Parts: sequence; C-alpha cells; structure tokens
Amino acid sequence: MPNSNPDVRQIVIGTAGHVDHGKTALIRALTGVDTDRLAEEKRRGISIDLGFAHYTSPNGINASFVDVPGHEHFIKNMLAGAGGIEAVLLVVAADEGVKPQTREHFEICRLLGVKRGIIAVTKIDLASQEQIDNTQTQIDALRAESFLQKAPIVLVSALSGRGMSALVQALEQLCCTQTFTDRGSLVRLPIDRGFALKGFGTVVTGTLWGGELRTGDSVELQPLGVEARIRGLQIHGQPVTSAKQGQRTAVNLSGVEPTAIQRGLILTKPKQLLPTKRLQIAVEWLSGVELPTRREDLLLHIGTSEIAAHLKVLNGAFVECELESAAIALPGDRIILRRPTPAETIGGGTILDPFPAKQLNRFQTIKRLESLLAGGMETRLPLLVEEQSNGCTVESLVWKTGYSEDSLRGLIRASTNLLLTADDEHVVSQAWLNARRQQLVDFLTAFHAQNPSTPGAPLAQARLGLNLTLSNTIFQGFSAVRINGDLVCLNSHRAEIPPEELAQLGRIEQEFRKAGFQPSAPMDLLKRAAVPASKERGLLERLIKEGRLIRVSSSLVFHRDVLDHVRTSLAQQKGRRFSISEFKDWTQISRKYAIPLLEYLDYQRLTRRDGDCRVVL
Ligand SMILES: Nc1nc2c(ncn2[C@@H]2O[C@H](COP(=O)(O)OP(=O)(O)O)[C@@H](O)[C@H]2O)c(=O)[nH]1
Ligand SMILES: [Mg+2]
Repeated sequence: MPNSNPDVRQIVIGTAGHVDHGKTALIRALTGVDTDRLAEEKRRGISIDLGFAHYTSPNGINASFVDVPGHEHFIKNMLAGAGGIEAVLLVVAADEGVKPQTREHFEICRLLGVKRGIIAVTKIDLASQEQIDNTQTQIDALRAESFLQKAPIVLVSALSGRGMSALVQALEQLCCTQTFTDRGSLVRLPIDRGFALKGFGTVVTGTLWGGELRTGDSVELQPLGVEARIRGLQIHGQPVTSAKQGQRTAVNLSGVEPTAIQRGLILTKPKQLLPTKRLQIAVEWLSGVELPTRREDLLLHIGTSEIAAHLKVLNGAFVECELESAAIALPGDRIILRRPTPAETIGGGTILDPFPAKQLNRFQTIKRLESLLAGGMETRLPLLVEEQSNGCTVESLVWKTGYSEDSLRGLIRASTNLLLTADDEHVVSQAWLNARRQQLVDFLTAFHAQNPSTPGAPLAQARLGLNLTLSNTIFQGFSAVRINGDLVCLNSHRAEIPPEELAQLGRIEQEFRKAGFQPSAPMDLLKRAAVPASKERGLLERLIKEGRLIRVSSSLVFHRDVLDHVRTSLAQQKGRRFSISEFKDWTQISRKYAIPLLEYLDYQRLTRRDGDCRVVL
C-alpha cells in the first residue's frame, strides 16, 4: 500500500571527483548497488551516465545517491546530476590526490550553491602515509574558505572496508543538520531520466525542487507544453501518494509517450510557469580561465538541461544569455557556464531575471540588476510592477518571480507602495495610481473649462484609454471626482449655464414640445428657435445627451414629454393590438414618422410587432 510519505529524514547526495578515484566503488560498498549499469560503462570500466542508489543507515536515515561520471568528457551528465543535490560526497583517491576534475566538480558544486558535504579520501589501501598526508594537504588548499572548509574528511578503502563505519557516521551527522535548499514553493522537477516501464508506461525521475506532487495531479512537461497526469509516485522504490520538495522522486505519467521524454525537461503544474529564452545573470568566473570579453557562444546548464547560449557581457558582474531553446528559469536559480571548445567550465551564477526588461540601455540594465541583486522581494516586486506602464497581472508575476499567486497577493497587501485591483487579478503601484488620478484631474479640469455648462465628461472618455478594471481602480475611492450615470466630473464642478444659453435651450425645447407628433426636420425647428447657427448642433446634442430630447432615428427627434405621453398611454392598454393606421389616427402622426416611431417603441420593449399590427407590452 502506498504510504502517505511521513517526513522521514532524507537527503540527496551527489558524488564528485576525478575519474577512477573510486566514487562508484564507494557507493557500491555503501549501498550494494552498482551504479554503472550500461554495457559501455562495464566495458570501459568508467561511469558515463548518472547512477542512482539509495541507502538507509542503521539509524534510519535515507540518502539518495546520485553517482556522477568523473571523466571530463561527461561533465554534461555530471551537471545534470549535480543540479538536484543537497550535499556532495567529494571523493579523492589517496594515491593520486587532487586532480583536474576533483577541482572542476568542486567548483561546480560551489557555483551551484551546494552548502554541505563530506570528503572521502579513498583507496587508502593503495597509498602510503606520505601520499595520504599529501592528499590531505591538497584538499585543505582546495577547500580553504569554501562551503567544505569544515566538512569531515574520512579515510576509507572501498576494497577492504576500512573507514566505512566512519563514513556512515559522517553521513548520519550530515542528515541530522540537513536543511533543504529553498527553491520556492512552485512545483519543479527537472527530469534526469525518462523510460518506459512494462505495465506502467512512462516514468520520469528527478529531484523535486519545490512544491509537492500528489498522485492524480495534472502536470505539464516544460518547455514542451505537454500535459500529463500523475498515475503513481515512488520514493526510494516505495509507492507514495505525495512527494515533497527535496525528494528524489519517480513519477509514473499517463497521457505522454515515453519517447517524448528526454533529460532536461521539467515537470511543473500546468500553465503556471512560462519558458524563457533570455536570462540576466549575476556571474562568477572561475580563476585561471580565459574570460569572455564581449560576446561568446557557450553552453548554459540549468536544472538537468544543457542549452546553447549566446552570452553578452554587461560588466564584470553581470551577463545576459540568449538561449537557443527555451528554459524554465526563476530568479535565484543557479546556472553553470561552459565553453564547448576547448571544453571547460568557466563560471556560473545566479539568475537575476528570467524575463529581462527590454528597451533599457546598458547602464540602466546594470543599475536595475544591481538593485535586483541587492534587494529581496521588497525590491523586486515594486520594480517589476512599476516598469510596466499600467502595472501587471498577478499571474505574470508568478513566472517572473517563482512565487505562488497566494503569496504574491499576501506580499502586495502587506506592501505600502503596491495595491491590487478590485478583482484581485491585477497589481499597480501607488505611484501609478497617484499619477493617473492627477491625469484624470487635469483632463477634467480642461474639460470643464471648455464645457462650463456641461455637467461632466463622458465616462468612456475619462477612462484615459485604460480597461475597466484599471479605470475603476482610479475612480473608486477617489474623492476629487464624482460619477453620475455615465458622466464624470470634478467634485467641485457645478455646471454653470450662462442666462443667454439657458434661454436658447429653453426656446429649442419649446419648439420640439410644440411640434408634438409632427416634428419637422430638427434643423428647421432649430431655425425656428432662433439660436445662432454656430451653436445649433451643439445645443441640440446637449439636450439629447441630457435626455430632454430623444432621437428616434437620424432625422427624427421628439421632445421627451411627447414620448412620456405615449409611454403612459400605452401603459394603460397592456395587451392591446393595434394597426399602424389606428396608431396614426391616435397620434395624428404622418406615415413617414409612424414607422420609425413604432420601431423605436419595439426597441424600447413598449410594443411588440405582430404581423402588420403591434401588441402593447
Ligand atoms: N584498491 C582499491 N581499489 C579501488 C578502491 N576504490 C575503487 N577502486 C578501484 O578503482 C577503479 C575505479 O573505481 P570507480 O569506483 O569506478 O571510480 P570512479 O570513476 O570514481 O567511479 C576500479 O577499478 C575500482 O575497483 C579502493 O578503495 N581500493
Ligand atoms: Mg564512477
């Protein structure tokens, strides 16, 4: 029966060290598992690909070992394994001492941010005391002031078993003080193996970087964008119902062919993270390598993937990488940079921005990266929001920061300079809101100056080109403006109508009222009202906007009182049928006007057309 995966103490440990120094033999001596599975590995006597073994100590501590190849040709595979480890078992043969890949693997672990480890000086059965002392001296020089400075050094022989109990003790110690590298709460499982299992279908394995996986969950294979479902989970060969951050996990997937799987893909929650092809990185170059000066084609390793990247040096501390194929990357992720020819690791770094701001010059880019490097989310969040002209969605911040929507909303609510829109989906800065409100005040001030006698500006115009969510955020709770129907005005605005204009408006209304059901063309009525020709149209439109006059069709305008009269008369005769000629008799309206008026009444749902007749609703 699958268990619910109680929080057993467990850790993922990677081997590291020069080829032939005894990594695989040590893992075999410890776990009984020969991680050199491939025929070619057997034939050549060296590890080529990653090997996996798990180990339960006498005290019940579970360690997942990732055994990496030491040969310089297979650093790519070593990197795929090292991306998911918590601690390193650095293996140095006592008779050979520190060699190039001892150094390279050590540097890679350091650059990947591995925090702890154990150093095994192995093959002591083959070495003299002098050799052992020399090796220890070299190790001390290598690890000085590094994460391994205080790591235990254990002298062992995988052949004779000498020192193995001290190694077990050191492992127990390591697990007791274990803390997971926090890579955020979002589900990410960089895949290091994918295969078909008879009767099960597709299985992928990897270290779960963040979040939790449960059987039945939907997942997405990124950057392919293929969705699948979790049929089953295994940890240490045991079926479980959930897997948590930091655990080496085997995932049985349905809905995806084994052939679609390759190392380097990453399992995420569907539609949560977005692949990117541009990264800005705080870089650290290894000493003794030839540094890239301006631009160079390199290989970038992230998670379990290796991607060709075009590197642009911004300054000594920052680079930008244009990736040949997209990757899932989040701020804080560690990467390794390698030169393809001659093959060498030249540095590594921390991703500062997986979706760099565009249209910045080099100076601005560097300044921006400096603040991202120096600050935490309290710097990053306002920066990301404010560099967009109208804020951004909470959803987009998930793939830009690696924080869940819920934690982002929490941070936004707690911040003094950011706020959520009413629907909780969008975030803007207080500075943006202030600026937009000022813009609205400026707009209304100008509008009122030009139209002193108009009660307000049409809302559609005052939305300043923003969508409803954003413009409502500006209007809501803003005491300087007042909304009335579909008009908005400054709170201080009182429509003032000059007496002369008031008289003109009155005369126009009078003409339309007089015309009743027989209105002449609106322009003729305006002439009769004797208003200055230049103002005719404006005054007419204003009366229509204010609802004093009602436009029934393009050339037919009635006074509101006339239509109110129709409305009240109809209200008393619900259900009655009448013909067009009856309607004409009743209103004395000409046939030319009757049809558009009836259509207007239909549209207003006062009447309904029924053959040649109308029914009062
Ligand atoms: N005498 C002796 N030989 C060892 C010891 N550990 C490994 N070897 C041998 O060294 C060779 C390389 O070991 P292996 O574990 O494959 O090295 P790796 O490349 O670091 O994985 C093999 O022939 C092993 O049998 C040891 O402690 N003592
Ligand atoms: Mg090996």
